[in-house]
Amino acid sequence: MPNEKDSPIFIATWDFGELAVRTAWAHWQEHGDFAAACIEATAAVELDPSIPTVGIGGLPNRDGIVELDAAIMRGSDLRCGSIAAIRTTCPAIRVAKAVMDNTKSVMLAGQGADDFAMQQGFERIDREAMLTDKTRSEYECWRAKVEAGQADREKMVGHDTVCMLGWHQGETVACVATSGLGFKRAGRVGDSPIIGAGLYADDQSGCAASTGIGEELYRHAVSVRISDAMHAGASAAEATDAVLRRMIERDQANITRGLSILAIDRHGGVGAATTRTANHKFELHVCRAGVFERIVPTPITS
Ligand code: SD4
Repeated sequence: MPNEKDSPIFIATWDFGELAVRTAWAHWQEHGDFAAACIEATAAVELDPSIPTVGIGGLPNRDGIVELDAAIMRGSDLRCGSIAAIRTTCPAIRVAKAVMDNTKSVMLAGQGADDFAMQQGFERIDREAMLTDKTRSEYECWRAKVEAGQADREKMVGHDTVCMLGWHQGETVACVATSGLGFKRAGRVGDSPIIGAGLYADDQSGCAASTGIGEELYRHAVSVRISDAMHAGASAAEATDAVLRRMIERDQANITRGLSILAIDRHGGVGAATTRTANHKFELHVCRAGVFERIVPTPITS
């Protein structure tokens, strides 16, 4: 096993973050490419149909259609690729990587993103096949309640993005993928695939990402803020703590218990901060030199 200095660091969000970091570590051991390991780890979460907030089996929008967002950014040269509201292929992170590698664009959305995926030879997945029995029945139940006036159509539910950050000898990469908020308006895009908001990577600072209610996170451009704080000398732990406290201070009226941010600084320090309390606590999975750890940060509430 390589020693800690030569080894990459992988961190990933939520309970499925364990699947992500274990996949990343296994991929790294086999292929020795930490960026590819982050992509394949993100893809593994997208392809697991039992996860209701990412990829296949993610909750659909209010029309019953699954729309996926994903993005990647590479800290060595600031190259990035992003996909929003793609409907007919998965994993979206591989399509985002193709945007980064094969186009001069940064972000493709909607039908254009689906068309691009087909042109690039990605497998087409029927819309129905993006749903599982569970998500189909949850959707039907939600729709029945809305039609009966028992549920608020505007209230979006069930969200957890896979944010996967990787570091290796000072190089960084950030990947994110999500099906966004459940029962969202068709075409609604959260913060996740927005470079600077949902993710950022710059080897001169480190890499960062966010998960939670996109509408609250967008306006704080959190990932680039964390990156800037790390550039100014803060560790990942200090930067994530300071940025979340600043958000709460500035936007008290709008910040809920649903935001979490994470980072790896350029020296390989790991940090995360959350407002998440109560049930379904935010958790972060970390892999350093093949040693796996689960971290549950203490929530910041004021
Ligand atoms: C979104 N930020 O679509 C995503 C959802 C998420 O944890 O990250 N949930 O707004």
